[in-house]
Amino acid sequence: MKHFTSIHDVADLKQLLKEAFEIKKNPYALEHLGKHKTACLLFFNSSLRTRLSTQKAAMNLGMNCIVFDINEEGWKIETEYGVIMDGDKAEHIKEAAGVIGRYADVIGIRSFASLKDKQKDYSEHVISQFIQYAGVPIFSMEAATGHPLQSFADVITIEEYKKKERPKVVLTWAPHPKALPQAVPNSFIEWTVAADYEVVVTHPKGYELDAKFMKGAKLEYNQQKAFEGADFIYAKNWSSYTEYGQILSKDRAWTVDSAKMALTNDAKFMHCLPVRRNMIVTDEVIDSPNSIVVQEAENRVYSAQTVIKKLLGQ
Ligand code: AN0
Ligand code: CP
Repeated sequence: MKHFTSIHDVADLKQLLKEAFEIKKNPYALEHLGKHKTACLLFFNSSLRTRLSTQKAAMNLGMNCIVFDINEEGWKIETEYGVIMDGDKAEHIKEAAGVIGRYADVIGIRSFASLKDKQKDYSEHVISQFIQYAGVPIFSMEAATGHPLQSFADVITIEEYKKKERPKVVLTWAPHPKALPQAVPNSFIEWTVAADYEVVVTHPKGYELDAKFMKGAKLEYNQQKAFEGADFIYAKNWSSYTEYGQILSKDRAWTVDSAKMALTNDAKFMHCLPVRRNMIVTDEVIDSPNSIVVQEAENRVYSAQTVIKKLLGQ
């Protein structure tokens, strides 16, 4: 694996899952692998899980790990070409990426979608420049259009909890006060389709995702109908893709509650976190024994560790 930005960097998902379960069983077996190697985790946005789980993953592999909150601690980065840099941006991404590549053996990048410029976001304007200029393996810690370490952890979790070979997995939109990226739903669909689950997506009209991420999934606008017989409910808010970055609805009729969960096949409740209680999901559902959000977050360590191991050439 050269870089890791989506499911398309994975040659064999079954094999990758097998490796993740081996790592989970014995997380320190490869602690020699990272000796004298450095991971740099570069954050353009906030994080709790990604920051801690990926650092832990690197440490489990015996690596040194530098976590860099570039907006707080670094120079402001220019990402455009040919600009006269007489504003507030002191450093160009071209030099920044090249330099960090001299200090690190692998680089993780978190750079959310701007939600302002669809074309730029969907061309992965920031992470692709790191790939171009850093000269070392790059992995996504949520970039503009995907969050593959999250989706990998989600599939690990579904594999652990599924009771049938091909569970029905429902991705439901839920309300949120702020405009959020489509990254989590985009990659969740790609990974669960690749895992060969029955994937159903439900959202209000106007929240259609980029068709290229919907391949293999069924769209059902009626949320209650979608929930019928589901084995897993995965809630997430996203802003509109078609009316790019807009909030079209904050309708709390879409909040996941016990009445809707009662329509399912005793489904497990999942969310990538952070989650807004009583917007996305009621207290009752997230506090119920069917909620596996914390177990899901734990698996972020093993998805990251498996990916970093691959990027180190193992
Ligand atoms: C981010 C998002 O929706 O992409 C990160 C989720 C892992 N969520 C928020 O900003 C609340
Ligand atoms: N799920 C996830 O990526 O969480 P953070 O934004 O806290 O890293």
